[in-house]
Amino acid sequence: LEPAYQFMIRVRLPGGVCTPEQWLKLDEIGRFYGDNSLRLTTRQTFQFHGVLKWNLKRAIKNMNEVLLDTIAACGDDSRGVMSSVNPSLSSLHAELHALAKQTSDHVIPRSRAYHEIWLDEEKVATSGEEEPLYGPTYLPRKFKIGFVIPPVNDIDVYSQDLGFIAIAGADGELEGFNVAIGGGMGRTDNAPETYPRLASVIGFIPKDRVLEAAEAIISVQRDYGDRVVRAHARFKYTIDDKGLDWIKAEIERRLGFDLAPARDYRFDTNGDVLGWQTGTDGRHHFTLFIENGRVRDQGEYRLMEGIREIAKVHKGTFRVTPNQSLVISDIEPADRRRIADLLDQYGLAGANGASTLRLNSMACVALPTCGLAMAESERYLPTLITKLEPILEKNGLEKEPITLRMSGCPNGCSRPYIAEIAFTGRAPGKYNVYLGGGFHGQRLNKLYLENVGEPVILAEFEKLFAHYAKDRETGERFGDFAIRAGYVAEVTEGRYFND
Ligand code: SRM
Ligand code: SF4
Repeated sequence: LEPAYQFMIRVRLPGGVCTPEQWLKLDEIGRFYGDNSLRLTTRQTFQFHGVLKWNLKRAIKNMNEVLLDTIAACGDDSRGVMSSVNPSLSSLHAELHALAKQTSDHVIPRSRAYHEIWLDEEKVATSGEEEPLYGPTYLPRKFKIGFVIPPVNDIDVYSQDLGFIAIAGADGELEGFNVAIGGGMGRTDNAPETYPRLASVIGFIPKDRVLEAAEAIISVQRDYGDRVVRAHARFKYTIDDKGLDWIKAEIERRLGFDLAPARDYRFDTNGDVLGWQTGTDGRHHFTLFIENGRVRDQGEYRLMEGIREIAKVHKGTFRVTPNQSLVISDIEPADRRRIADLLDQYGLAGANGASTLRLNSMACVALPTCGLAMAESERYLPTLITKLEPILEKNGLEKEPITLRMSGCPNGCSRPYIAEIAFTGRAPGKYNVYLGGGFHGQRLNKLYLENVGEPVILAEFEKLFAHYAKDRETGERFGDFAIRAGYVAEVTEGRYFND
């Protein structure tokens, strides 16, 4: 008798876009083979939890019926490619999403093993299968790519191994991208040689050079990344070890041309604009807040059922946001009423009454499914926020957007090290607290308290929020205040994160 081993499945969904037909299939897989939920991830895709071993193949075949796969969603290769969802900039979004998809298709492994194992495709090769980009040994470590449209840094471009920052001309047409390299969050406690790092902008490329740039940059990491010490194998360390100038020159050598100087751009936020928006093409989009990305029916709150009913009538698309929320997108004006009625019927229109702090929060999965978790995250952050809300209200800060992220361990799957406030798990009920991240993901935060539990956290935020309310300058963000008021020092570069 075989034990009922459970697995997590992660879908490949470049740019987070899926059709209603795909949504309905994923919803079905979540209910029949998963744990009756869908998990929207911080990289804009879906995860299923609790899939029993003997259901894995059926679940993957079901996905394939709606043209979805799980190729390179994990592994030492280029992972899910992200893309801004910004619904108000319709044509830029469409172009970026197409590029994210092309890039993903271009950089996934060529091996047919996936199709042979999961889709019963006839086995055609036993050896000698060529991987033109990855070679026989793939990459030293995972590699993450994302496309962003300023001014909304929703994908947290500085956390990507390779980020493309869209630059549009005066007419709004996409001209090309500033290229940012070497971002990453993962670190290990008590290992100061590991650290989060923000990506460095190295220049500009025209839009038709994206695929070759991606290939050249990935190949530099393939050839120079550390293949001995796994905790030191990400591209960020290759860059810091070799030097940014050296890496840039090597990329240019492989490309056969020099990057142009980076163009000007500006970010305002890394959050989602919730509720209704209208695109430049006149179509409507509704961004629905989904706390920590968990789509599940809970008592009266029939979130999973509500979205399923919307998917049955919706003719546009769905977009998973990098903040684990969902856009019901591309709604024709004539269809808006119908979608709005369903949102009302299921109580989804008002973000379930969530506070500003909650709307700007994110938690990774952590317990019970993540084998690396040291503390709760997805299941605990909502409770902690409920306890922080009255402190904010007491100080008149309830409408202040403050980014707050929690991860159950130092790996940083919720991208905590760029939040204004962050918690990373140390042990059950114990967290490190970080302060001082940039509001739109432009600055790393710094350790403020180590290994503390809820009573200490609440007492500290009584003090911190009261001080912020009293002494902040006009428009000053909480992360900026934490540095100015001396709670933490500013971190200017990843390698100084642990100083
Ligand atoms: Fe992650 C590993 C969940 C985004 C850094 N991450 C894991 C695993 C697979 C645990 C494992 O290896 O056994 C987690 C599965 C938990 C579960 O039960 O589902 C997991 N990571 C997630 C997700 C689902 C978090 C979420 O709440 O949404 C995100 C799925 C992304 C996706 O759709 O592909 C997720 N992980 C991230 C991010 C954020 C990002 O990429 O934008 C990061 C930080 C960025 C980075 O990579 O530097 C991240 N995950 C890690 C790391 C640390 C990597 C490192 O460089 O040290 C690990 C551990 C590892 O790779 O060894 C990890
Ligand atoms: Fe698991 Fe740690 Fe990632 Fe959270 S941050 S999902 S606990 S690996």
